[in-house]
Amino acid sequence: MSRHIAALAAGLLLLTPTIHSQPPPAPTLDRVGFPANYQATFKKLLTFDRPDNGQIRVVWANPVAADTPAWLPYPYGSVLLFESWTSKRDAQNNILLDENGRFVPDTLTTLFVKRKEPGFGEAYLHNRNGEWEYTGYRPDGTTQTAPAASGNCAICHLDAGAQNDFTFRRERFGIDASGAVPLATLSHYRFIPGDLTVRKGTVVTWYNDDQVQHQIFSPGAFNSSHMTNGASFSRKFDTVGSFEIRCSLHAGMRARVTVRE
Ligand code: HEC
Ligand SMILES: [Cu+2]
Repeated sequence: MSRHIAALAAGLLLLTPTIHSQPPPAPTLDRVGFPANYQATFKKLLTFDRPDNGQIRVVWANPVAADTPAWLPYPYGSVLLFESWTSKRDAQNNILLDENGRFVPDTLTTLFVKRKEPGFGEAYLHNRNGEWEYTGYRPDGTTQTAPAASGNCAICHLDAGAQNDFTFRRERFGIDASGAVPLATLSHYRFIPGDLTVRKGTVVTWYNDDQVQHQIFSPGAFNSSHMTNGASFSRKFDTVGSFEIRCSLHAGMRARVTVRE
């Protein structure tokens, strides 16, 4: 028996891979370019709050990319830019929220940029993302993640899938969506959770995770617009009480928000 274990251990040792410190394949030249004027010339597509690390991610696109619907590949000349912000905290180090339930921006730290042009991306080899190339910049335009180190950008963005042209959360671009952190979701024709209890003054955000549209309302109180997949609706609850929540498209969808002091 112990001989078996010894043999097993030896086998495991042999199997232990050598650690390579070489970066994944990547281009060496910056063909992306820092879009210095993006705040004036690009369109803001989505502001996404990340509760795990308190960061705010703002996605911008140049006009040709901004006009591309989510089901089509991006045309050549497309540039997508992603601002990463830290957000403000309260004295207890909890993430601060504004009146709309959104994170409050503090410092702009990084601009992640990608550009699509004919023949781009070949240098990423097996990690190639179609014809995109990636570079990270600081707000002053200096390089933070050089092309030679951008192989990791490409590896991660493979997860977004070729069908999305290697771009995350496209279903939320250009629709009535927000990147507010939801307190509840609409899924499978249900409100999940069905009953919520919140403090007076809380902004509740519902996120439609369903493939079908929903339209939230509370009788006599409020109405959302039609929410497609990926859309959110936020509502501040300022009065103590119990609010019935329903969907105007599916009579069987019911939920309740209880507001306490
Ligand atoms: C750990 C995985 C990961 C790495 C590494 C990464 N990204 Fe991303 N990137 C994401 C995710 C996920 C999103 C969508 C926002 C979210 O869900 O937080 C995103 C969004 C973006 C966007 C906006 C929309 C999109 O999906 O294209 C750009 C532009 C971008 N990243 C560029 C870069 C660049 C440039 C680098 C390298 C310097 C990089 N990324 C490295 C995961 C990654
Ligand atoms: Cu519904």
